Amino acid sequence: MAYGLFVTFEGPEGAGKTTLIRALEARVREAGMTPVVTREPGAGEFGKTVRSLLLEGGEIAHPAELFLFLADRAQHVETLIKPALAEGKVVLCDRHADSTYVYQAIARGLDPTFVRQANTFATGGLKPDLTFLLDLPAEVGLARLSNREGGQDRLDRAPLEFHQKVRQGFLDLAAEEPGRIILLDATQDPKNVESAAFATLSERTVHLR
Ligand code: T5A
Repeated sequence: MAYGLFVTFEGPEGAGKTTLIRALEARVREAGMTPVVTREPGAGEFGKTVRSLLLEGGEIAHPAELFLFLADRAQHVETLIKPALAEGKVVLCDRHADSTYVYQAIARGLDPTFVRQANTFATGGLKPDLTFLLDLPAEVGLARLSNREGGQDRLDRAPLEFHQKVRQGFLDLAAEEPGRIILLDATQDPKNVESAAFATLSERTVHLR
């Protein structure tokens, strides 16, 4: 049976994930493969509803926040990611389980062991084949977002210290899993970030070489 490639994009706020995914989508298509671009939270009708609860409303108790991200992920994996992989597609997903570990366990302070187990339960054990971590100082990413149309969401507005913990949490995860998580310097020009990411993607995918 065909099996595609599951690629996730992680990093602090405003790191340039969306920008990079758009560029890679075009290059994957040019190479004759079928990309599927998606994100967490927010895929499908269920995801859109959960996303608005998470990002557009007022404060949410930390455990409730965790379970909303997990519910979004469980639905997303089951209804979109697994079927696309089974059809041999390249799934480019903006944020996934590493974000839950870093934001809800490391930055919010929920039990890391429980969060890891809950993530595995939500994904049914599916793990990304490859993860790009776009790293940059929290202040730089937040400054990029301050000019964005639509302004900041509930999580963007968390204190700087929270975002600094997020950055460090991602760097620690990358050190734990260097084979899966590829560190990219997100302060570079977008074209350089794209070239570095595409070089790695090509190494991992015979059809893109
Ligand atoms: N979250 C998510 C959790 O807490 N737990 C979870 O389990 C999950 C899945 C999601 C929020 O939810 C949290 C994390 C987040 O706080 P979101 O709106 O999806 O919210 O937010 P982000 O994923 O952070 O996406 P952003 O839109 O904020 O940022 P991107 O996609 O990383 O950045 P992008 O590409 O939109 O670029 C931002 C700006 O920077 C410019 C772009 O033109 C744009 O203006 N830019 C660059 N500028 C200079 N140099 C570069 N290399 C640039 N690349 C892009």
